Amino acid sequence: MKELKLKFRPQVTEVIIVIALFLFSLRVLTWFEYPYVIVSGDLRPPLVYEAFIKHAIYSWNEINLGVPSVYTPRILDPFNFCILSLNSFGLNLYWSEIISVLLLYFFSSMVMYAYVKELTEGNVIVAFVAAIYLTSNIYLLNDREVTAIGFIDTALTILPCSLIFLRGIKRNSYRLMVISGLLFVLTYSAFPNYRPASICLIVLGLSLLFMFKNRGLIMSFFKEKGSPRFFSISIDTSLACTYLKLLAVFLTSALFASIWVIIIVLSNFDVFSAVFTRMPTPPQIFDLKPYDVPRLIAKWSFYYDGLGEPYVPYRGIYLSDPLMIFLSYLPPLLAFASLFVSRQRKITTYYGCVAIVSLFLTSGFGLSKYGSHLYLILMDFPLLRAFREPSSWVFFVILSYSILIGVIVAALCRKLKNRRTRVVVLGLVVALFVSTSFPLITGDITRNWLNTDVKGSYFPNSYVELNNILSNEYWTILLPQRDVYVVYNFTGGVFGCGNPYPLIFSKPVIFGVGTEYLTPQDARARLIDKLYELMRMSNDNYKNVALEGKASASSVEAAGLEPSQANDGLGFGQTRWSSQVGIPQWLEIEWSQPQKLSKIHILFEATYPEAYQVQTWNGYKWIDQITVENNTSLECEHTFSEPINTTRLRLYFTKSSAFASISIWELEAYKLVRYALSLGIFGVKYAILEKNIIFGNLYPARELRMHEKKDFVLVREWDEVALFENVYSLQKLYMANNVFTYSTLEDMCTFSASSTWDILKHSAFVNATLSNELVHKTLVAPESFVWKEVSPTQYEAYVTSKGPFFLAFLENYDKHWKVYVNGKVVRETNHFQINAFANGWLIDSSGNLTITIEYETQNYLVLSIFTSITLPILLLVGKTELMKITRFIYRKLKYIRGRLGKI
Ligand SMILES: [Ca+2]
Repeated sequence: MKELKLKFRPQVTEVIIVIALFLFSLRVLTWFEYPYVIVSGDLRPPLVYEAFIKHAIYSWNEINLGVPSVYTPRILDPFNFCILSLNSFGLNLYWSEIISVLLLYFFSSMVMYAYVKELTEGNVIVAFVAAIYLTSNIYLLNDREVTAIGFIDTALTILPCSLIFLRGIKRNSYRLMVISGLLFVLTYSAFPNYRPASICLIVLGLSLLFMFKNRGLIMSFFKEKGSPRFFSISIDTSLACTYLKLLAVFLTSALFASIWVIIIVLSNFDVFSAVFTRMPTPPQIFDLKPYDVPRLIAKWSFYYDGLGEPYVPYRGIYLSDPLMIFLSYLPPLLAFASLFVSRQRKITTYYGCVAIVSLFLTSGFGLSKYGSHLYLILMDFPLLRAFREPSSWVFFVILSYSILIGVIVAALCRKLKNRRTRVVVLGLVVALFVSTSFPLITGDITRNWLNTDVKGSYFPNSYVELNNILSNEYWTILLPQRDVYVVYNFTGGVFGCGNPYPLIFSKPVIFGVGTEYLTPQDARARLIDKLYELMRMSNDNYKNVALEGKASASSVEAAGLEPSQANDGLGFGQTRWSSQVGIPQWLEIEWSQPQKLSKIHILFEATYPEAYQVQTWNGYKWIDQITVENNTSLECEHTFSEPINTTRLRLYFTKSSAFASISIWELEAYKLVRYALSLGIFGVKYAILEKNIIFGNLYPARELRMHEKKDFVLVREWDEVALFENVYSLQKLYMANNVFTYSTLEDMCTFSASSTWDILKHSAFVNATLSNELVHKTLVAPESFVWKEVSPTQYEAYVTSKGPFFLAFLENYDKHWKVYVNGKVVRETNHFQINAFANGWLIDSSGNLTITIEYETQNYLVLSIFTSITLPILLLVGKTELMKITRFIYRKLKYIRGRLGKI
């Protein structure tokens, strides 16, 4: 472990540099204003501790009915991890965030310092300038503070691995390579986004090539008198072998440490590949302006298409102020000047080439007329597809600029004998970096979009309180429905925040079509849309189904008085049906589907009937339901004692009041519908109404008229939100002894809305195409049933039953959910998709049963995390043992090859 021990020689320069880097990092304090936090775009601090833990530890993500979020909370992300740790020490969100951002900037500059120092054989000035440049470059001004923190955060997941890798290569250290492989795991912080991992691999490749070019590659020109020019290259093959061995050690260690990621990917492969193919590539990426690329603001032009202007509030200064334009071109000029000025040719030519190639890539090939073709080719390589925005290549531009600017400043300092002058030069360079990215110093980048007097946004406590009130046993629906990117309203003003809910609610919450990779054709997207539609409808308890039927009559008096005029929704004084002279007469309404009629309502014209019968069709004949005599009223309502299921309704008139004819303005036939019941079978118990959403929602909050809904009871109201509770809702786990089939989602909702809760609460809905035998099976209601959630991936239930029954589990259907009855697994043929999204199992056992539901992937995950930790540790301690095993395998392979050769 000698290599790891830092030789602590308190050199004055080093101490001064650490202090200087810390002081320089302090500028992030200007970004904050108490008690506002920075929550914007893709950048989301973990807001509720338990929500973060839950979604970081368990592979099952129930957010949005089980659609794996592309923004899974990231335990390996330094920003999230730091905030979470500080939170658990009792610090509030504001202080946790401010300290995290400060540490992020300080540590990243320290690691960058160490990395460049290693690369330049200990050149302190190059390393210092590079570190300062990394954390204060103009690119950090893109896309508000999202880029500033996000970029540094990403750098901090890449640089530690790269530093140890470089050190390992230089010292020929097996152990350092193993540690570097372990640190590579940090790059999974943005999982399933694999951009940081790809960047890291490229950085490692660049470091390795650079070392080999310096030590193992000798290129020379000969020019002797009278002979032609010679160009010779000699390669140190033994060094190449050593490097390859070290690389193999790194890859083995990284692979071992990545086993858990591989397991997650394999077990969710279908989901990830679907997400991958749907990953949109915005067309604006081709419009990057080549002259903005070298000064690192190319991404600003990215937003021209969407908003008509760049997406940054201080853009005018950088685009029109000549001084700022000049200043922002100075760092790239300095970087390329080092190619001509510095004597350190090896490093300047190498990183000069890196800079040029990465500038070309960052421009999205905007310089070339074949740009779009080239770009499309790159997009087809899975590894390169990670860089779906060309500006993601900017990491390498910044890395090479950092080193090149460092080299030229160091060269300048070497020429200056006077130490004070050197300090002045360094000061000027820092001042240049600061002035080219001044909004980072003033904190302007964190201004709230609507209320620009404020930096950041206030996170209301009501969300934390809500999270505490909600139960794990039900689903909650968040209203109103959002557009793709939710615009979240923490303060009086809005600001963009892609799906922060996984970090707010530790409970099952449905929050709209927020997952950007869920297409409208997706069954789950349709289901989510349907849930919102039901929320909008649940005002009416009675629905006039006469409007959906076809009217016919015994006779028609004249044109314009047809039977269809009596069920067109237009009442008194508007449109009517009228018969010819003669009694009896009748008016009938027929439906294609049976209707469960609760009451009818009739508006007669002046020629009303004195006697009539209300009849319904039973499939064979008309049944008199109500008989009316001596009627004198123009408006009649008849309620049936029990709802009547029928396809035809008829009014049969036996006596007229005048002219021996009958006329009706409107006939209304009502069925009782409770859309809350339909929501209930999806397990939706709560609705959170966010009152101040201004932008990004699909319909206004007031359209929902939540306060008027009888089946939703107001639980509590805050300034920002109100919590309503559905009177009817199924728990996440329940028993069913009725199985209904349905053919469309619409059918299921209509059926359940006009059913009774006593039946529904013991029912499961199965798609008609899936199983008919299930419907005919006799099921019994269990005598007792209790259940508990052990973890989000494990549930337990205790049941006493005299026969087979149906176990319903309202979590998104997934074949990885497994059920064990008294320890014995239930066959997959008994596992059904129920209620259009959830899991259901036919339990063919009786007696006292202990039932366990498990998400089996979680078990693999726990095992694979254990393996991912132990294997690299074994690598670390048992080099000789490993060599023995490798030699043994090699010998065996050789032997097998020999045998095969003989055959
Ligand atoms: Ca009418």
